[in-house]
Order: sequence, then structure tokens, then C-alpha cells
Amino acid sequence: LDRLYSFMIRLRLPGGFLTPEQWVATHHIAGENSTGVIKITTRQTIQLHGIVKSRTRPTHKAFNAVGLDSIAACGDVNRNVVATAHPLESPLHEQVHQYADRISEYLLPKTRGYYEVWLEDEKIIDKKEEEDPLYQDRYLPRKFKIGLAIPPNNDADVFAQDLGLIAIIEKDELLGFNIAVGGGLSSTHGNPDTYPRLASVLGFVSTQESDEKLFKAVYEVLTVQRDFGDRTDRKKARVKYTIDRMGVDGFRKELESRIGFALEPARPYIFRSRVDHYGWKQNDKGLWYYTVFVENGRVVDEGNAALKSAFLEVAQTGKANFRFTCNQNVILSDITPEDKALIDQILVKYNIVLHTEGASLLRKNAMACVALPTCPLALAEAQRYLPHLITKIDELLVKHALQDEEIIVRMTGCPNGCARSYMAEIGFVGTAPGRYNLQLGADAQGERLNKIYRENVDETSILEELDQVFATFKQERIPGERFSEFANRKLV
Ligand code: SRM
Ligand code: SF4
Repeated sequence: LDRLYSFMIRLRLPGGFLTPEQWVATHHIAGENSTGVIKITTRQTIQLHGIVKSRTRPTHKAFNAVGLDSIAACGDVNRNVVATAHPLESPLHEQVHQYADRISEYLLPKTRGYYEVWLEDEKIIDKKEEEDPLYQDRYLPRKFKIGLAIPPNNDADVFAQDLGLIAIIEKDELLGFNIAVGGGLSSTHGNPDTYPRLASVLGFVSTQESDEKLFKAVYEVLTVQRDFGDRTDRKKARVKYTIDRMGVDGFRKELESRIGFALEPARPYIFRSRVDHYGWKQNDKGLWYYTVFVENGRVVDEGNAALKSAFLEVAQTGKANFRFTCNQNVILSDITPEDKALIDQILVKYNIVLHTEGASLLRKNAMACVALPTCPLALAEAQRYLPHLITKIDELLVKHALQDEEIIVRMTGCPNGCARSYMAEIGFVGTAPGRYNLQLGADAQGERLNKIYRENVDETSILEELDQVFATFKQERIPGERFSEFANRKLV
């Protein structure tokens, strides 16, 4: 008997968008080949778990049949490009999303290996076809992530990206992007040479006359990392370490010498929030959007809401697209005023409206990474445990009459930071079974990291500490002060 290996597949889905036909296909692929749970990730895409070896090729083929792939969703290449999810953020949402798509395509590895292995394409005889000027024969030293944000919403957590692009919009016109380099969140417990870091804004590139310069700059940020990134120690190989070694000015200089023009000074922007806009909203073109709360991104019929059945029925009407947010939620989108009642009826029938609108503020703004049982790197639980802990923290908030405060909570099962817990107003970073570092003081907008407040604490200590912290906040806050600002000023 051989071991029963099973695999996870992650789709490449720039900007996190699926047509209703693609959702229907995904629903059936998940049912036939995986555990059935469709997991929305913190990078706006989908993962399916538990795919046994014999089902891997049929899964790839079925996705390919509806125009979906998993190329470069993992590995030392540019990963899934994320972008501000909600079309309401700006009339230019579609234009910015096209950049996510085009950048993703532009930076794909040239190899046909994926097609050969998974889709039984013809074997490549002539090696020359495989030549790849960007990745060459060595790829990047490490994974590489790009995100685009449309201020004032920083739901894409643009400063967590290796390369962040901040859309600069004036009078409903896209002027170009500020370029930020060197974000990354992972650290290793006990290794002080590793650390989370927010991206540094290097400058601005205009896209008004042509976007050639933007694509050149994006491409060459990758070549600087390809040529200067550390290939001797994978723990120090991300761009954040490269830029710290070269210095921000040194990195910019190298980039400018490769692109052949100077970056303009960064343009002003303001981020105000990172949270999703739940429920029904209408955009400037009159189309409707319903943002559904999906706890930790798990689309499944469970508890009080049948999310999976509801989404299938919505998709089968063909009257709503599916958009995923970097907060692991789903936006049913582009619904005409005539179709709104039909979609609403389905959401009510499966209890989605009550589930979304009835969840506490804390729960709706929380997220956790996968962790156990599937993640091999997990030291502690995350998505299976956070819902229970939220119930208990909610009780504390009610006790202190703080339940209307917006506080972003995030939990990860290890210090890799997959749910960006280092950027949470209350962050939990797994250290061992049942134990976490409790981190406080990151801001609401994603422009400041949190710090360790208590190390390696269990649930009892977490609740005692938070009880005390909430009591102090209540007594000593400046009127109107947000929890995280207070925590940063007084506690960490
Ligand atoms: Fe992650 C590795 C899950 C977003 C930093 N991440 C993993 C693996 C593949 C474990 C592994 O290597 O064997 C996890 C799969 C678990 C499972 O069972 O499914 C995993 N990461 C996830 C997801 C699914 C979390 C979620 O619950 O949504 C996210 C999928 C994103 C996607 O769709 O592409 C996910 N991972 C992130 C993020 C957040 C982000 O990118 O915005 C980070 C922190 C940002 C960053 O990269 O710095 C992140 N994941 C890591 C790291 C640490 C990288 C490093 O610099 O050292 C690892 C481990 C590694 O690469 O060696 C990792
Ligand atoms: Fe796994 Fe750690 Fe990422 Fe959670 S943070 S999914 S435990 S690698």
C-alpha cells in the first residue's frame, strides 16, 4: 500500500474575479475532486484541499475548460496580483483591475510546463521555446507579490506587498501609480534577523500618456530582486531584505538605471480603511453589489447559513459576477436593478442576509489563515479556532460597552503571517498548540505594524489581558480615539 497523498490547488485570479459560469464550474469541481469546501484566500483567490493524486489532472483540466489556471499561484515567481475589491471605491475600479490582469499576464513564466504536465499538451522538443528573459534559468530568489490599492480603501494591504501600486486618481482620472517596494510579513520565532516590514514608497509613475513606463518599472523591480536578492538563505531572500541591504535610495538608483528614467516624487494619497462594505451597495452606473460575510473565507453549508448552496443558485441565474476580497469575503456583483430582488430572495432563502448583517462588527472584520489541519507549517490553530475566540472577545466588548468599536482582529497559526496578523489591531501569531503572541497597535489603514504585547499566551491569559486592556481603554482613551491608536500610544 502506498501513502494516500492529497494536494491543494490555488487558482491564479488577478483581482479576484469569476463569472457566474466559472463559479458553477468551481462548485462542481470542488464537489467532485476535493473536500468540497471552497476557500477564499487573503489574496483574493480560491484554494481547494484534499485532492488525491489521481484527481489532480482532472481538476486542472476542468478549470482549464472554463478559462482558469493555477500558473504561478505558488513558487518563486510573481504570485496572484491583488487589487481593491469593491467597485464602489471608484468609477475607475475597472481600469485599475485591468492593470492587475495585465501585470499578472506580463510576469507569467514563459515555460509551457504547466500545459505539458497537467493538460497533456505536446512535449516541448526545442528547448529554445522555453527561453524566459525575466526568470531566465533561475527564477526569483523567493516568492514575489504585487497589490494595487485604490485609496481611500487599503483592503489590498498594499504595504504588505513586495511591490505595491497606489492608484493616484484626480477628478475621476487615473494619473498613474505611486510605487512602493519591500513589504513582506513573515518572521521566524527566535530569529531576530527575520522581521515583518512595510513597503517603502519610492516614487510616482504616470500612466496618462502611455503605461509603458509603469510596465517597465514593474518589470525592472523584479529584475533588481532577481539579480540582488539573497540566494544563499531562503529566510532572507524576500525583497524586504534586499531593499534593507541596498538602502531605499540604493534600490531606487538601481531601478532608475534599469528603467532609464527617474521616478517622479510620490503623489499624495490618503488611506482611511481596510474593511469590506457589507450588504447592498450601488455604484455610479446603477449596478448593485451584495458583499457576503464568509467567515475566514470558508464557503460551505454549515452553521446558520448555507453559503455554498446560495452561491450556486445565484450563479445559476447568470445574473451576478463573483468578486473576492483580500478580507476573504465574496461580493456578488454587477447586478442590474431589475435582478436585485431575485438575488436578494436567494440570499434570504439561505439565511445569508441574517448571517451577514447579524454578525458582530468584530467578527465581520476578523480573519484567520488556514493553519491546521492542512497547513504543514502550522504551530497552532487559526481558522478552526478564531470563531470561538471571537465569541469570547465579543462578550468582553459588551461587558465594557465597546461592541460598536471597529477593531480588526487577525490570527495566524505561525509567524509566516498569511492572514497578515502583523497588520491587525489585535493580532494573534501562533507559537505552539493553544498559544499565541498577542500583538497590539497596528493602525486601521495598514500603515503601521503591531508589536508584541504578551508573548506565548493561552486562551485564559488572552482573555484576562484583553479584559484589562479594554477597561484601561474605556477609562483613558481620548474622546473618539480608536482602539489601535490608544494601544499604540499607551500599551506597546
Ligand atoms: Fe501563505 C506558506 C496559506 C497568504 C506568507 N501559505 C503558505 C502555505 C502554502 C504553507 C506551505 O508552504 O506549505 C499555506 C497553505 C495552507 C493550506 O493548508 O492551505 C499558506 N497563505 C496561505 C493562505 C491560503 C492563507 C489564507 O487562509 O487565506 C493565503 C493564500 C494566498 C494566495 O491566494 O496566494 C496566504 N501567505 C499569505 C500572506 C498574505 C498576503 O500575501 O497578503 C503572507 C504574508 C505576506 C508575505 O508574503 O510576506 C504569506 N505563506 C507565507 C509564508 C512566508 C513567506 C516568507 O517570506 O518567509 C509561507 C512559507 C514560505 O513561503 O516558506 C507561506
Ligand atoms: Fe500555515 Fe503559518 Fe500560513 Fe497559517 S500563517 S497558513 S499556519 S504557513
